[in-house]
Amino acid sequence: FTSAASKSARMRKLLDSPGLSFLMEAHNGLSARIVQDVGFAGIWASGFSISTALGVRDSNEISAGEVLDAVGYMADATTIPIMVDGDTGYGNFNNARRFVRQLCRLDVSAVCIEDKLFPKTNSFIGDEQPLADVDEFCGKIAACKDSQTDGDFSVIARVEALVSGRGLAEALDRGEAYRRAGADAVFIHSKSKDGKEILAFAEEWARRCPLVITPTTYHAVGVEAFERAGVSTLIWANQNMRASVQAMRDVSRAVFENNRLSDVEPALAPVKEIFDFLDYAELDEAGRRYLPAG
Ligand code: SPV
Ligand code: MG
Repeated sequence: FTSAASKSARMRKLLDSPGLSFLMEAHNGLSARIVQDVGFAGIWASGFSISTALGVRDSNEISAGEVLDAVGYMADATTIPIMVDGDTGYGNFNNARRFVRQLCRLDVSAVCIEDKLFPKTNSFIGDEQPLADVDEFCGKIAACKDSQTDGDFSVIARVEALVSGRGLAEALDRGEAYRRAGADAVFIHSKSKDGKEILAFAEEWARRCPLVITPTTYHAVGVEAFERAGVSTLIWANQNMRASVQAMRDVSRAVFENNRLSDVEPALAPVKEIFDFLDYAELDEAGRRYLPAG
């Protein structure tokens, strides 16, 4: 079916609309479909989650091509827009802009590029991580914007200055430079527990362009505070992947220890429900239409 607005136009609207919008993490076709099915308007294709689901570290151990494979399954399984975690762009401006062209081909709606160095590592590891040179990063953002083949595709510049202990002033300077370089939104990241530095940033930022956050560590702060401070889009960044780790470990352990299924079965999605969820009935119907009768 066709939807009135393209996926990328809908993602742009989520970013630009005055109220707070939410993106939920997914890392493969199944999780993306679940996120859509429960009602989210958009998906965060998390680098941490995609890597973890493949059994490797969030340290650029998987290639850009492998990220594109994962995102391709997610895009095929859904009709809602996807924002891809593009890490640092897998190299310099040239690698980043090629990644953007490939995302546009997959009908993916947005990419987030962070101002760290390749190979990056997860923001919650260690105290301080080296940051990209501001001018070099601005060139990378501009190259991404100049290379998108879908006019409504969004490039989000992620500021790691707070995570790296550089303080609010440098975070604001970097955000402003990236906005001027053409970023459609700025993602300010933080590993604080109380979210105060995020609220301070948002108030100083004063909606210069859409602001994106992910309250993984400061999850105790209610979302209303972020909306009041002018945040545009909130990403729930890794909860589906972490839920699956816990659920798979619990089930595997119980089956291993007890050699029976009766105690785990109530916690499992019924097989029939999975057939319904992925619309196996459609395949039967298509078979009647396309296979020779008899
Ligand atoms: C991710 O989900 O991969 C992110 C967000 O980049 S974080 O892990 O919080 O850095
Ligand atoms: Mg990431």
